[in-house]
Amino acid sequence: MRQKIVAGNWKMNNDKDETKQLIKEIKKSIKKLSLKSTRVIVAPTFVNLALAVKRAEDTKIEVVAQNMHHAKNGAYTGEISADMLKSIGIKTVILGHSERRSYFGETDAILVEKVNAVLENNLETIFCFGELLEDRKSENHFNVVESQLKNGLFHLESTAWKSIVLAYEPVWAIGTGETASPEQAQEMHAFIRGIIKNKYGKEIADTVSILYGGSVKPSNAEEIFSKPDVDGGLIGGAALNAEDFTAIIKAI
Ligand code: G2H
Repeated sequence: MRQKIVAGNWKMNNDKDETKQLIKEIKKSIKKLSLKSTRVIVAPTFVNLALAVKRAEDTKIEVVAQNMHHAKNGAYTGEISADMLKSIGIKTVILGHSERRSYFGETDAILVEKVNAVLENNLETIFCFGELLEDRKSENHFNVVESQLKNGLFHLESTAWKSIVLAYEPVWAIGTGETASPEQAQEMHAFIRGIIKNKYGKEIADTVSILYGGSVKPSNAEEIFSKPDVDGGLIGGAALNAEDFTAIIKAI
């Protein structure tokens, strides 16, 4: 059975007090939920990660990082290594978010290095990818998604896939209020599963969780999550409010 996941990507939001407060509120509001196998994830900023890990101890909330550098250590001003993340109890790292790709120049080649570093360190990754509006308009979206997947992940051995969660995030739907329709999400998720099946076989394709990201909110979460190949969501704006985030968790 595939894992269901609701992951809140806080991006560059929430200072120390806001981090404490939001974790506290999420803890309280998910306490009574029967989450069964659903994973609840939050990704605060680096400066508040250690604090968030402590505050989320002994709860269902998993705290993950939004990014990571691939080198072990050294002269990489402003960067964070796997060892540093592991030393504060982080087990999962988001990689390849479209904001990292577009604002910080993360190419497929850089992401290969990052994915490799994550796996060598026995961490898990939530690997993001998705097409631009112009790709969708020119009906090139399947090609773009296929090449991002192949370039970023298809060098891996089958065994690596137990540590990979995919997040399909069409860039035109990120923070814009526009969402892919549940049918568009399902169509792409099924396509993604198909490519993985061709390369790695049915078992891996059937087991990998594929999250949808892009303006998921309480009002659309249930319909998107009801699609058979959508295993949850990577949530930005709506993850900054405990009530909305909880409503999205309930929708799964
Ligand atoms: C997509 C998503 C979270 P939002 O970036 O990764 O953000 O839900 O605000 O569109």
